[in-house]
Amino acid sequence: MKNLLGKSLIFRTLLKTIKEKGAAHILLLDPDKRDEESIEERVKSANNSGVDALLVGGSLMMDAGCEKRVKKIKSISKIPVILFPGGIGQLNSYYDAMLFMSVISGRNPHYLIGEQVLAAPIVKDLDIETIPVGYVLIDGGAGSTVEFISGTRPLPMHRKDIIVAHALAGQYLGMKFIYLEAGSGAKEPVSTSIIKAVSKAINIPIIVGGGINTPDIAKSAVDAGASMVVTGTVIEKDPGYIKNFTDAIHDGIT
Ligand code: 1GP
Repeated sequence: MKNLLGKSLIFRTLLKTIKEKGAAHILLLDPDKRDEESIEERVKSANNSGVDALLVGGSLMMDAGCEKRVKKIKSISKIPVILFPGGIGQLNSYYDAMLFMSVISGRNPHYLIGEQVLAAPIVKDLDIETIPVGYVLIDGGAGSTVEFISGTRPLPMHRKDIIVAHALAGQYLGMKFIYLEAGSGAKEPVSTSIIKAVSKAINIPIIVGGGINTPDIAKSAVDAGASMVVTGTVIEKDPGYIKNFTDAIHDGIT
């Protein structure tokens, strides 16, 4: 009989991690040439620092080497490699799963459903596990790349009501996770009061990322209700710092 639920190995692994460790630490790697130098070093550090998964992707690629770099990441990584797609150009056969995302905070139909339609036949052909994610972009004060590329306005950080309504809509649409994103390099990460309000309103796991640049901020995100915390920029600057974040995130809730 046809498996109506499809593959969900990585999804289940993430849920198990959240259950056992309170929250997961997810490391973001941008497979772009601007990020190439220390990629290998960061994957090796992630392997040895208790990181739970790698998210690989970015809003803008400045050369054609994405696939080559993802292949390299996959060959070194001992943890799941999950695509965090900026567009269909980042699809290839080296991922264990992908976040099948819709930018639900925006009103640009291309990033709500257009890009997903273009990607779907390729995803099927590559047979990648898909994890439906409602992506909620919030203004972290740094004018993020995703804001420009997606052609969407981020939700204002102070509008808790609007953010909660988007997260709820994502849940009711069947998303498995809600990603609260302040944008890579955000000056202001998603506030704990927003995480708390969203966590109170929905009953699916919350991913939080953007501007999480100290272990204390990571821990407070977990204490407020985040199930997965994404770090990117801070680790690019200092891969040796990864374990401090992992420890803070795993210790957040016992
Ligand atoms: C971006 O949330 C991630 O999508 C990571 O952001 O680079 O600021 O850690 P940082």
